[in-house]
Parts: sequence; structure tokens; C-alpha cells
Amino acid sequence: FLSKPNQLGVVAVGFNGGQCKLGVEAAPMALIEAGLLTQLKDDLDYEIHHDDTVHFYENLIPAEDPDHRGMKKPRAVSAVTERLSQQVYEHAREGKFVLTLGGDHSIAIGTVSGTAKAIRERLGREMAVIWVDAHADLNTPEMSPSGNIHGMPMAFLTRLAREDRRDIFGWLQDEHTINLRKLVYIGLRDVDRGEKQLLREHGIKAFSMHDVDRYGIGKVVEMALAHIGNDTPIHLSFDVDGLDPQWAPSTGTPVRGGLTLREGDFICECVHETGNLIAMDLVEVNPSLESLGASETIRAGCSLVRSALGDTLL
Ligand code: 6HN
Ligand code: MN
Ligand code: MN
Ligand code: MN
Repeated sequence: FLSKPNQLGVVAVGFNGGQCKLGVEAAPMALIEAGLLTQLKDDLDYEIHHDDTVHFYENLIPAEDPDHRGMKKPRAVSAVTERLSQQVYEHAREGKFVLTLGGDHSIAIGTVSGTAKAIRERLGREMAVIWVDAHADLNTPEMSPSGNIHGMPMAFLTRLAREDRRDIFGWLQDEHTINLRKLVYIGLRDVDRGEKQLLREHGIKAFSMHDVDRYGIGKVVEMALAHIGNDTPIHLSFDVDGLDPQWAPSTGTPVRGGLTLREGDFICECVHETGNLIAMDLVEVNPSLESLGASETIRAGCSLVRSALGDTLL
């Protein structure tokens, strides 16, 4: 599905408005300073298209942004993700792989909508999303326990949540959305009540840590990919909190009992091997939390991205 398999579009998104902790906006720079893009270029032979900018989207953040339906900073998140959607779309419509470095997970409203639209236009296809995370990020505004939009992106992307106001996600059109049957979760272990009900009601494919323990990561990835089918473009959205805090302590909502780094890398390698991966997000690295573990978390993030882009395969 990549018309240019070694062309890599990179978007660095220093955005933290989908949750309340400072620091996650510094992750793209930290990942780049750790050498991530150099490694992709020199070791994996990608031609990198990057504007050499970390986008903070200051001009898009309104001074006044009162809560709406319980959502915190709805206009800021909406405006930033609308712009990001366009940036990602522009890379993806040319057939490049799109790597987005976040930022908190609310930015997936921008990334997934951008690739979904490009894939519909280029190939007339609905793409699949593999969401690796401790959380389902499927809360509608009304069922969210926190009001933080990083817990809601999948609800908006699948139309389980809708909002007509243009300045609060009303810009999302059908062309931006994801079919619930084309969504697969891996790594879940902290899912809210309402989210569990939605997962059950809609029969959404979800592999929790319980499933990873029961079947092993090999079988889980095999089942996840079988659900998607072997001729479907895939967008991988990887929340670093899918990993156990032992490997990724520096993240805003850590949950014990997660994936090992090796299991995370394995997921990325297998998705790469399908040849169908068209985009990846790496989100929720927060270098200012658990500062002792920051460099470890950053190294883990770099490893996940390299694995998704074809490293470690012989
Ligand atoms: N993330 N389910 C919780 C909430 O506030 O909605 C946590 C969400 C975490 C989101 O980690 O991207
Ligand atoms: Mn999470
Ligand atoms: Mn929780
Ligand atoms: Mn998440």
C-alpha cells in the first residue's frame, strides 16, 4: 500500500492538551535527540521527509477554552488535531509511511483521520487500526471519568461519539472515520466501565493482558492480524503505557502488569512483516515524569519505532 516504501514522512507533535500533566510535549525532541531519525536514515535506509520542526501549534490554542460536555480543552484539541490531520494526510496521500511522534494520545484523532482519508482516496479502502495501550481510549465525553480527551480518541474516530460544533470535532467527516470491525486492541488492562460495555456491545476485537498471558504474544498477534485480514492497510497507534512501567516508567497514566519491551517490539515487527503498515504513532512518552526512568522510556520508544520500520529482521 506504500507506493514509496522507503519514503518516511515524520510529524513531531509537541502537544499535551489531551491530558493534564506537563512534559509530554517534550517527547518528540527527546526522541529525536536520542538519535531516532538518524537511525532510521542511516541504519534502515529511509528517506526522511521532516520539516525539522516540533509543532506546538501555539497559534491554534485559544485563550478561552471552557469545558464542553465535560471535555477539557476541547477547542484546543480539536484545532490541533484538525491541523495534524491535514499534515498526516499530505504525507499519506503520496504513498509515504507516516510516523507521528507525540504528544499525548488525543493526537490520534488527527493522525488516524488523516491516514483514513488518504487511504480511502488513494485505494478506495477502509484501513485497520491496531491500538496498543493499557487503555481503550474509547470513552465518550459523557462516560469519561476524567474529561481528558486522550481517553476519547477512538470514540470520535469510530463515531461512537459525535459533536456537531465545527470547533469541537465537528470537522470530522465520514472519510476520516474507522470501522469498528477494523479496530484491534492489544495490551488492555485499565478499561473503564462504559468502555467495557462498548467493547462488548459492538463486539470490538480486544486482546487484554489476560489474553497475552493465556495465549502468549505470538498467538495474540497472529489472531489480531487474522481479524484484520491480510490485504488491509494498517495504522499502528502505540501508547508507550502499553508497556509495563518497568520498561516505560515515564508516562502519564502508567499501569502495572503490561507488555515487556520485547513483546512490544515483537508486535511492531510482526505488523511490519505484513507489508501492510502505512503509519505509526508513538505517544505518551513524558520525559519529566519519573525522571530517573526517562532515558529508559525514550530508548524503549525508539526501539518500538525501529521495530515497526523493519529493524531486527534478518
Ligand atoms: N491514554 N480511561 C482513562 C480516562 O481518563 O479516560 C485514562 C485514559 C488514558 C489515555 O493513556 O492515552
Ligand atoms: Mn494509555
Ligand atoms: Mn482507570
Ligand atoms: Mn492511549
